[in-house]
Amino acid sequence: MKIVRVEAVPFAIPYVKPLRFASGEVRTADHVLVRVHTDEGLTGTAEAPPRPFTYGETRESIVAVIDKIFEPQLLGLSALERQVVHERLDRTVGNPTAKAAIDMALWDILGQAAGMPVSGLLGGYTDRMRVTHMVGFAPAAEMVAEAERIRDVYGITTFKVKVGRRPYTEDVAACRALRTALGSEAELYIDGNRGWTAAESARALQEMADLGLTFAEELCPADDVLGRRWLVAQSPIPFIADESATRAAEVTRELLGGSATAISIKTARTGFTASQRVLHTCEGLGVEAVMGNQIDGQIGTLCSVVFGAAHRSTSRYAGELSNFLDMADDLLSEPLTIENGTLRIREGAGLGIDVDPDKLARYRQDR
Ligand code: MUC
Ligand code: MG
Repeated sequence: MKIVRVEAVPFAIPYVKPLRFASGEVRTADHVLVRVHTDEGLTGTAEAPPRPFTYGETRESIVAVIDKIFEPQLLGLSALERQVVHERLDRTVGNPTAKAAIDMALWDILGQAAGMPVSGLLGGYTDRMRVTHMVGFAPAAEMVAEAERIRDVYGITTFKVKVGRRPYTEDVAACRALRTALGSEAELYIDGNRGWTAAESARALQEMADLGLTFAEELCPADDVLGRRWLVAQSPIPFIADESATRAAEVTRELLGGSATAISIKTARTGFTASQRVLHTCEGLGVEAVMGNQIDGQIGTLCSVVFGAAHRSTSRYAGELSNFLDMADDLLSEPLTIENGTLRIREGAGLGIDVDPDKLARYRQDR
């Protein structure tokens, strides 16, 4: 099972409805399809979504680091030698989504070779997750209309509301409007993408104390070290670290430093191997984890649900698995479907990713 090729194919698919949040905006899925090929004819597949404002990666940088740095170091290794693979990838700092996609593609190969689903190899807890939908910036009435549509069409009742606008009062009003419209059965939490200061965050949390929010995520920058600790110490709800804790070491630092009390796990940046390290760190420290979304396409979303459903603690909460609904199209031959607010993993060996060659030909950007 020797690696004979690591292919990085840039593609672009527009969003019907762009997602806007405090640290940026996504209008097009400028992603990279990563395929690892072996000498036995198996191909593992995953997707790398560059988020320049979060990790500094671009579509071009992902293709370049895979073509020029990673592929030459991995050729000839067995897909079973994953510790060696990671040792070589980790010689290079950064580039999280490029590394994660290679890791997940290797797990896909292992699953196919064993004739078993990756979800079972990872933990096999369940075959589905409840879905959280992310509501981006818009006037409050539009945010409410979107949440109601998503609830009515897909049965989703958990919403992550993007906050972090300034002044914060606009966000507080939007959250209140959502709670009023959706009622007490909806689960709501907020994500500031570092948009507020610690003081604004504290005021906003006080003003929303009656809204029954489940979590608060990255309301202010973790680099505001003492301000963030001050905020987290008084937060009435668990405070999720997302972009401030993109590796197990950062997770440990943020948690032990008192700058977070819960963690967002994104397979787009930690793959399966390092996501397990993050999850086990959280479990060991007694901290909750939520499956986040890197504004993934359907391939990335399938990877997220495979990981989230495989583990008991990540399947407790709804996972952020619906951003792909806003894309004009995608690459899978058989599109993902969300029914009754739930997304299921695919049956069969590996990850169950089957790329439609016509769609790839239409959206790829390298020909
Ligand atoms: C999220 O949870 O923050 C937006 C920016 C990013 O890095 O991820 C998305 C969603
Ligand atoms: Mg976030």
